[in-house]
Amino acid sequence: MFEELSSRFETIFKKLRGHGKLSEANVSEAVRDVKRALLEADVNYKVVKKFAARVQEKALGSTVLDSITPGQQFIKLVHDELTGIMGGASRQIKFHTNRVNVIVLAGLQGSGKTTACAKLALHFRKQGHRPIMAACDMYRPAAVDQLETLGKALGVPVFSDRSAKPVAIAKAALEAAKREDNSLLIVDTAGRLHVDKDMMAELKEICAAVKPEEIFFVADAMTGQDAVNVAAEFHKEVGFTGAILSKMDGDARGGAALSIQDVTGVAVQYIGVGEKPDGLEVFHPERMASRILGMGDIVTLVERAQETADVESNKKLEKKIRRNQFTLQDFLEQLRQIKKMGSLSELLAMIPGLGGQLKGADVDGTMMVKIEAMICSMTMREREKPVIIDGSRRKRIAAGSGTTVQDVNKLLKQFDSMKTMMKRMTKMTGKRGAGAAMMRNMPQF
Ligand SMILES: Nc1nc2c(ncn2[C@@H]2O[C@H](COP(=O)(O)OP(=O)(O)OP(=O)(O)O)[C@@H](O)[C@H]2O)c(=O)[nH]1
Ligand SMILES: [Mg+2]
Repeated sequence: MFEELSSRFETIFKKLRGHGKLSEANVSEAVRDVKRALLEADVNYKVVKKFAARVQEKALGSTVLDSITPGQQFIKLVHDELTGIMGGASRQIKFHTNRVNVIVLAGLQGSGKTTACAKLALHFRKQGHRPIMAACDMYRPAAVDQLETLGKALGVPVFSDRSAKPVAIAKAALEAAKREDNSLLIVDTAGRLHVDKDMMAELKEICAAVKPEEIFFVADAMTGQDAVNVAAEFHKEVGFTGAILSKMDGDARGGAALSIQDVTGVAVQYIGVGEKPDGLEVFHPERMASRILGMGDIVTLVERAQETADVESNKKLEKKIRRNQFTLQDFLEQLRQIKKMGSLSELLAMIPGLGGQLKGADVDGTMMVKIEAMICSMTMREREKPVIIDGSRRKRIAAGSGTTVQDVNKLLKQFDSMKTMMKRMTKMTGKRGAGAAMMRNMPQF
């Protein structure tokens, strides 16, 4: 996400840092470059124009030009303005505790509504809600099945009635939610090819019937400015409270994410970053600006680690590390835990300073896959006691994992030095958790 834009910014900033002191001409040139980069990322031209004018005006003020680090000040300025056009601070959704809260999802065909239903159900369940989903898309025959399948996989109830009309289903679903003591009803609606009158009328009726706390407009980020135009049209008619931008994991240039708030006045609330129900992120304008500008996003990284961490197995692991019993099998399990957090290249990009450097490096494709394949080609005994892996075993492991004996040697050697380092760390600090903390900081393997 935003790779292209990020690398453009990197070039612009590098050029700026090259000047010891900034002149007005340097600033104007940088602003022009920023403008071009944003337009190429498919950001709405009116938004770009306003953005550039603001940056230019502020950059020519004394805080940037007279500062000892004008380059840094300029970056900070761009960061703040980027955060601003994406909506500033992120909004916490406030739900009522004494009644069923309702979210209605709407958007064009194929934008990702049904998937977003499941994603939100999972997201809010993690926060202690008891969600139920309502299948109100009666236009596509398989739509109800799709939602039911998703619900079954997640263990989230789905209310459906194949013989009723959407408005009646939404009403009945709300009654069912009250009866079953659900705290949150998420309503999936039908998509249309265009924003048409029928769609609007039906949506308005559904909203009138269930009085939602939130109406989210789901837009496909890949469609760029089209998504923004549809959002604006939709907002005029029905009024939404937030947008969900799906498919941000694809090669969307980011224009939609950077324009929706400014064009419609309503902020992006969530982004879809994968097809699966766990592919949802809360949209934080400030963190996103940091990511775009290559400053990393440690906060999101830590949150993801906490979400996926398995406390019990971490405790066990710490004990093993302290006793110097850490095996290749443990290592494999750790790798898999990291993988659960997302793709490695995406995770590394969130580490400040690393994003740009690793661009183009195929960390997921080669390193992770190779290591996993090698360990999987070992017997359990070999994983527990790597010292027994002699020459002929190494050959067998290499052949079994499609790697070379050199790769196996490298893995074993690095594992060995990692163990030594862990031992030293635990001795040094004597504290619980030192080893596990190290494990979490170890993507350089
Ligand atoms: N990569 C990726 N794919 C997504 C994301 N969200 C949805 N999809 C995919 O996009 C396609 C359409 O998603 P749906 O959730 O069925 O879209 P919809 O808006 O309900 O579609 P209709 O009901 O036909 O209007 C599916 O193949 C999803 O797997 C996302 O965030 N990332
Ligand atoms: Mg659907």
